[in-house]
Amino acid sequence: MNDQTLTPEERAANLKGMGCARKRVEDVRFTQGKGNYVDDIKLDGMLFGDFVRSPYAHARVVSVNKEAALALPGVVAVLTAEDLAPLGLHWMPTLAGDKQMVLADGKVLFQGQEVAYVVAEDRYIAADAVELVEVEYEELPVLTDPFEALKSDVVLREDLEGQTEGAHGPRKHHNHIFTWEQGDKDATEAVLAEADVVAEEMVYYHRTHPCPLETCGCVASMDKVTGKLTLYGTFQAPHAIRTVVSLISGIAEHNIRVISPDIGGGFGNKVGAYAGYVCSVVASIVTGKPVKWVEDRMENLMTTAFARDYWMQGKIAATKDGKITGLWCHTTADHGGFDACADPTKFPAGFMNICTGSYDIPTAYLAVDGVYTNKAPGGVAYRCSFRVTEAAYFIERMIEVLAIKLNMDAAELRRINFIKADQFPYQSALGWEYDSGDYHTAWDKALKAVDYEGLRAEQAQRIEDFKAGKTRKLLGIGLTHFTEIVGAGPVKNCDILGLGMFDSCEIRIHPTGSAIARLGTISQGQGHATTFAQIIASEIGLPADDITLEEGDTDTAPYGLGTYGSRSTPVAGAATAMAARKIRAKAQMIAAYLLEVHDDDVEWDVDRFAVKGAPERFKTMKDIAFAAYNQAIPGLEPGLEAVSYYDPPNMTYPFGAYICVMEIDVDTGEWEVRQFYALDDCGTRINPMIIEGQVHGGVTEALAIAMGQEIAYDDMGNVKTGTLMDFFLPTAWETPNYTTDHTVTPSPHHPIGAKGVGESPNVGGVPAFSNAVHDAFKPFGLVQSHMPHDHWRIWKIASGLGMHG
Ligand code: PCD
Repeated sequence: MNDQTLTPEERAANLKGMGCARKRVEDVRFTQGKGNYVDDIKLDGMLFGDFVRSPYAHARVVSVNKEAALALPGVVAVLTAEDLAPLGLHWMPTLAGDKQMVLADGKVLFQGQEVAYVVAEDRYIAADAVELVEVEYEELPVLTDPFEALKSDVVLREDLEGQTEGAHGPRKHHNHIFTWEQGDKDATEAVLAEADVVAEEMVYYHRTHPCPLETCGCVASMDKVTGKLTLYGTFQAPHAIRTVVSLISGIAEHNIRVISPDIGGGFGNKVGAYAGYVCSVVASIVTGKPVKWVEDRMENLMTTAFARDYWMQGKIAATKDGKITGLWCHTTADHGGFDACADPTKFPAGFMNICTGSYDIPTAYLAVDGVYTNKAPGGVAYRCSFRVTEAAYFIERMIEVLAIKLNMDAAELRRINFIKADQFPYQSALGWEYDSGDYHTAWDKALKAVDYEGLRAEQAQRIEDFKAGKTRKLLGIGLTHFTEIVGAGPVKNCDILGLGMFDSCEIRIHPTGSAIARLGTISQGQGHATTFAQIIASEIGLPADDITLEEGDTDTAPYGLGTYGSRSTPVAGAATAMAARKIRAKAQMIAAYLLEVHDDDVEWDVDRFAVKGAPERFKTMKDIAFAAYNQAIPGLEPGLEAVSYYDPPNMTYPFGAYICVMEIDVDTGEWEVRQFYALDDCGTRINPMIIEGQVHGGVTEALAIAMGQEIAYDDMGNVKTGTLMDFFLPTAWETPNYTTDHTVTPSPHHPIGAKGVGESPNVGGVPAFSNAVHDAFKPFGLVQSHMPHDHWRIWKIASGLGMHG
């Protein structure tokens, strides 16, 4: 190792540190069938749980008869709300300050709601027993439209009747949850009244679902001898689950061990707590045996946390030459039967107040009204930082609508309104401080890369040809410039159920110079084992290949708030760098001692400390690690390890410029993505290959959402898209090619300048696809049309514009 023949660049390359397109180390296991998911866990004597679910969206539960089910051989127990009530567990708190039935307590509020929990010796017996539980329902009127719900006499949440105060202030109606206001209402209204131009539109972002390949599940195992509860589960926030289980169950926190094994995709679906977790824990305590619960695909789509479902009424004001002067937004948020949104406590509509987007809008006002309906609860950050996708979709549609009104090119309209590079840190009208950005550079690069002028010329020709009857295909150019906001914390602003949103990393260097790092986050496929080792490698000069990463076991990992909202890199990534720097600080003292010079007389050089001015006199990190354990150093403890709990001073604001070029057949409604260009700026890039994979995955999910994916209900509250036959999940067949690109604008407050990236492609992708559809029909008079733009809806747009003769 003490090799002086290598250049510093060669030594740095050997580390495979930051900036290296290092191959994913986790894939060795995943590609060889060695993954260990919740359903792979098999414990001695394990029982299986399954739910009796309501076929009705709104009904009174008159009676539940368990007899026939209990008589089936192999059935161990059937739990109902009555059984949970004495333990106070028939309801549970939600992340949004509401409460939710664990098992139906007198009534059901959405189709698929949990009514009884059957425990049996195997999952087939459990499924058979579910059929034998007789439930008598009395149907009630169903409310699936939030606007209707706010007018209706039908009281959905009878448990809240008469309560005029909710978790987020006054309630205006018995089906109203909260009103959340940000910005300056009067000033914004004044701007709107005086403006040269005001564009107004209703932008709907439909209800959809994260639909991870692995559904949600858990195994609860209560050891009655030791009093220790082990809970394996598909948890995106294992430590938070441990604390919440302790608070709800009264089991001391040291007696609870929560383990998130491998997770097959999270996408926000696995942040919240579900009835299945509570029932499995209770069942394990009651039976003294491990109990496994794993939902099937239909249960996942119909009942676990949905996403979006925001009706956003917007008004945008501008001068004649296109300078935006004000933005007004009123959102009606359909939260379903219980308010179980997964947002930081102080943000009942998440970060919807980033809806001014990438633009320097001096005056703005946002109001959000949360509403109860007869739909499944949730409202999770499906690949977005708490409603940022809704916000980005809203502003990127409003910009397009304004461009129509101004008869101005939408790319130019964006350019003249972007926040300028010298305005950062930028204080937005709705309360955020954007840390850094250079939107003009990114935008110009993107427009040049796709030959924007050329595309517009081609489009103009296409319109002529279409009008002349020479083609039935339109060309759409979908533009988007988005600004994400990721990395919650800071603790002073962001908590979940009172738990501050910092994160952590603990690094232990072994005597021979390899290491293990443990984090408070948990990978669900993002590749943390690959990338976090790269941060450490660059910071302390040990090869990434010699660093093991561990996450997800609360008995070993330091406390942290988990992985969602693209917070791992901004928060745990910062903790990782800070822990590594603590190690390097101690290493410096050890090196100085070994080299017999003062601490200040050595300097860091890639993988070693060398005497200033005498680079041939050095100690590598490997040498130092050995000495740390095996040499008595006056004034220093043995060992080389450190932990950092990092509370970020601000969030990070990644951004990007996405352009989608789409061909649309007006007779069949079919679309084809001809080109998709995605430029992302996530500050310092840790692993370009992982970033590219993140962008491909996120844009594909965006394609799904914009072009077909939806959780649709009929008037009776039946879920019409509860299987993968109806719920669009793109395969390689539907997925187009993507061109990725980047600029690098580091975060000024993050120790390594990195911002998150995992969610960006979903935030930017959806408006890019949707804007392409709108742009194709714009010359023929289309202003606004609701997603998802499936073939049928596109065909209807064409029909509505008289294109079918
Ligand atoms: N990175 C790099 N660089 C930078 C940034 C970043 O490299 N600058 C990378 C890292 O390291 C990682 C990744 O990338 O690995 C990501 O990151 P981020 O952004 O930080 O994030 P995170 O936290 O880690 O994660 C989370 C995200 C989210 S949120 C989501 S939805 C999704 C994404 O992630 N999910 C998923 N992606 C993914 N992938 C996969 N495979 N799977 C999954 O599941 Mo939420 O809120 O939950 O809804």
